[in-house]
Amino acid sequence: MKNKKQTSMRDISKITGVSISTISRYINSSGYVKSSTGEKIEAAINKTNYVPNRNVKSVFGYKSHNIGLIVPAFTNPFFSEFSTYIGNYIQEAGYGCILCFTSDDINAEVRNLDLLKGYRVDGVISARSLYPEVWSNLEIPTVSFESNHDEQEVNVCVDNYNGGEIAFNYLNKIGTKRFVHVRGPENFKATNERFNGFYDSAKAINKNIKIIKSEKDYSLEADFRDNLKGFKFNKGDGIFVFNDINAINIISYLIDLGFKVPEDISVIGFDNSYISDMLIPRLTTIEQPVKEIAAKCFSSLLELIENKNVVKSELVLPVRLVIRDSTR
Ligand code: XLF
Repeated sequence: MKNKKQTSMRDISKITGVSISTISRYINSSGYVKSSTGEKIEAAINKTNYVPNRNVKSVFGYKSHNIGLIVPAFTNPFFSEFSTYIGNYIQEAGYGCILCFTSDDINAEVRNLDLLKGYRVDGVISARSLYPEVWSNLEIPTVSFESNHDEQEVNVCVDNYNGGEIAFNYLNKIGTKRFVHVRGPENFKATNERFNGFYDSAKAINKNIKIIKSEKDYSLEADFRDNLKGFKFNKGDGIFVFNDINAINIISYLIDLGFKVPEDISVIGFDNSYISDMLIPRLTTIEQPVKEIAAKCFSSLLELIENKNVVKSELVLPVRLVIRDSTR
C-alpha cells in the first residue's frame, strides 16, 4: 500500500501564504509572529495532519497544558507513590502529564528534557536530579524534589539530616550493640545528609558505626545484595538503611543468612513508602511525607506557570519515626 504523503512545513506555507521562516519561528516560539498570522498557521495545522506541529506553543502566551514529570525509577515504591500523587494533582487541575524516568543517568536526563521541550510542556517537576548542567538556562518553570543543585526555581526536600539523627537515637535507645549504616550512592545529596545525621549523633556519644556502601539505588538490572557480600553481620546489630526498598531487601537477605529480625538484628528504613507496612516484619522507618511533598511540588509549579511571584526557595519538610516490627 502506498504511504499517504505527510504534510510538510512547505505545504503549510503554500496554504497560508506565510513564509517558511515565519512558520518555523512560530512553531519553535523563537521570535515574534503577529497573532493574526499565528492564527492562520494554527488553522492550517489543524486542517492538515502536520504531526510535528501539533504540540507547538503557537503564539506567545499559548499553553500546551502538559506538565513533565521526571523520576529516577518506577521500581522504587517511594517514587511510584510520589508519581501517583503528582499525577492526580496534575489531572485534577486539567493538565496532561508526560512521565519519564532517568535511572539516575545523565544521558537519560538530557533525553527526557529534550523530549519534554519538544512537547512544549508548561513546566517540569523532577525528582532527584543530579546534574546541574542539564538544567541551566532552561526557560521552562521547574520544580524539583531533592535536587542536588539549585538550578530549579523551587526545591522541595525533607530534613534528611534529622532523619539520620532520629534513626541513630532510636537504635541506641533499644540497646543496639553495633551500629551499621547502609549508605546511599555518593552522588545523592539527600542520603549523604542521612548519613551525616547518623554519623554525627554516633560521634557525639563516642560510638562507632560500620558503613556499607552502595553504588546505586535499587534497580532491576543489579542485585542490591551484592553490596552486602563480604560483610559479617552479628547478633545485636542495628542497621539503618538509606531507603525502604533496600531495607526490605536487606531483611530478606538477613533471614536467608539465618538471622531473626528483629530478635537478632534490628533494621530501620527511610521513606515510609506503602510497602513498608505490607511485609513481615513490618518495617520501622523514617517517614518522608510523600503526599505533602507531591502537593508542594505541584502547587509551586502551578504558581510558576501562572507567573505568580515565586521566590527561588528550598522548602524543607519534617520527618518522623514510624515504629513497627523490624526493630526490637
Ligand atoms: O533519593 C532518596 C533515596 O531514596 C529518596 O528520597 C529515597 O529515599 C526514595 O526511596
